[in-house]
Amino acid sequence: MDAAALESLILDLHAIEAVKLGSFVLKSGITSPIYLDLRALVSHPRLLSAIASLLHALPATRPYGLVCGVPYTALPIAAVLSVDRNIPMLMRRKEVKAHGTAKSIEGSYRAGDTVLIIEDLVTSGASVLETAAPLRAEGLVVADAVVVVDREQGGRENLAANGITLHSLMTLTEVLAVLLKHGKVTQEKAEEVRQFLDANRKVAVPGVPAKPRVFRKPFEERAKSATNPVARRLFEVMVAKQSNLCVAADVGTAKELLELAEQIGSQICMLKTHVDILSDFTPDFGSKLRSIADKYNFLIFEDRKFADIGNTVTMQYEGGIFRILDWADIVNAHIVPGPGIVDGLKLKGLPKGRGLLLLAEMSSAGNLAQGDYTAAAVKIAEQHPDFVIGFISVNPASWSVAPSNPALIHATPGVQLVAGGDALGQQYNTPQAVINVRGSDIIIVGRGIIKASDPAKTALEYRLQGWQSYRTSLL
Ligand code: 5BU
Repeated sequence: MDAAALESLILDLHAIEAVKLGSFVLKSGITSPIYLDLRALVSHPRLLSAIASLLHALPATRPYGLVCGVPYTALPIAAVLSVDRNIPMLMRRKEVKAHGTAKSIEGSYRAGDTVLIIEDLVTSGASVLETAAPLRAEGLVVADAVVVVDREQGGRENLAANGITLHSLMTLTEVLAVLLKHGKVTQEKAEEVRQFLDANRKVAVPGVPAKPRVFRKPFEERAKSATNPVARRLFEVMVAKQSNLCVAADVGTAKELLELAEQIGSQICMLKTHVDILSDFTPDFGSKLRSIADKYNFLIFEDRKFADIGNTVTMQYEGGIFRILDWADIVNAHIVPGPGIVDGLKLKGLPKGRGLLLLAEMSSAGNLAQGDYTAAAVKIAEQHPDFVIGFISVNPASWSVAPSNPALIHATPGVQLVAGGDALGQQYNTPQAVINVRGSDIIIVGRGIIKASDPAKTALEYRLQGWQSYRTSLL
C-alpha cells in the first residue's frame, strides 16, 4: 500500500472512532494510552470491504485455500474477504459445546489444507495462536496471519516462534504519525504513546512465558529415586516414547475404547479409563486392554476415585464385576476418608506391583480439594513411597507444601489446546501452561483428542506440545 492510501485509510479509521486515546487495559493485562477498536467496522461496509481487499493483497508465504477470522472482530472482515474473493471460510468456536457435535471448527475442510488467519489487531499474538491451535489440531496448515494493525508489542515474534508469519496493513507507529500530522492527536499524547510502545516492546503470550517458571529434574533421574515399580516404569516409558500424554478414553463402549487404544497407543505413556461407563463390559476387557498396553508400551490408569473406608476399598479394588486390580497398573483415591484408604488399597495393590495416585487437586470449578486438603495429600503420599506414585494435580507449582520426594508424579486433567471450559464446570489449560507454568508432569487429555476428526493425529500434536514443554522446563 502506498503512503497516500495508508494515510487515507488511517484517517478513515479515525473518523469512525476506531482509534481511541485514554487509558485502557489490554487482553495481555497491560494498561495502554491508545486503543484500537475495529468493531465499529461492521457498521461501515465500504471501509470493511476496502480493508478486506487490502488484507487479501498482502503476500502470504504459502498459498491458501481457506480463511478463518479470529472471533469476534475479525469475523466480518473474513466473511467479506471470503465472499469478495470466493475463498471458503472456516469459523472457530470460542466455546466448544459439550453436547451435539462438540466441534471447535465449523465449515468444510480436509487435513492438509492451508488456512490464512485474519485478525484485526495483534498485540502479543495470543488470539491468533488461540485460533491456530484448534485449526492445527484438525490437521490444517497455518503458515500466515494477516492483520489490520500490528501494535508492535512482540506479536510478530511470538507468532514467528510458533511458525506463523504475520503480515500487517499498518503499525501503531504509522497510525500515530498520521494522526499527529493531521492534528488528530497532540504532541504530548503522541509522545506518551511512543514511550508506552518503547516500554512494552515485548508482551509475552499469556500462559506461554518466554522462560519456564518451573525447573525440574529429568525423568531419567526421577525414575532412579522411585521405589514403586509402576512409578519407575512410567518414567521410563515417558522417556522412551518422549511422551507425557495420557489420554482419557471416555467413550461409551469397550469396543470403542479398545479401538481408540490401538489408534493412539504409540503416542501415550498412559491410558486413563472409566470402566464403569462401558455399556458392553465383559470380563475379558482387562486382558484385551492389557495386551494393547503391552504392544504399545503404555500404562493403564483406572480413574476409579476410591473414596471409602479401607476395608470397603479393598473389596471394590479386587472384586465386583470389574476386578480392577487384575488389569489396572494405577488407580486413584480421594483422601477424604483419611489415610486408612491408602492402607486398604495398598494391602491389595502392593503385592501385585500396582501404584496409587492421590487426588490432591481437581480440575472442576469450585472443587474443595485445595489448601490444607492438598497439603494433607502430600503428607500421606510421603508416608507411602512404596505405593503412592504421585497425585492428580492442577497447579502443583502453587502448592504451599511441595512434596520432597522427586519420584512423586503429577498428572493433570483439564487439558486442551485452548484454555476454557465446558458447560458443567470442567476447566481447561493448555499443555504448555500445565507443564511449564504449573509444574505438572503428565497431561491428561479427553475430549480434546477423542472428539477430534483424527484422534491419532491430534494425539501426536498433544504429545509434541507436552514433550516440548517438558524439554523447555529442563533448561
Ligand atoms: P476432558 O474430556 O479432557 O474434560 O476429560 C477429563 C477426564 O479427566 C475425565 O475422564 C474426567 O473424569 C477426568 N478428571 C477430570 O477431568 N478432573 C479431575 O480433577 C479428575 C479427573 Br481427578
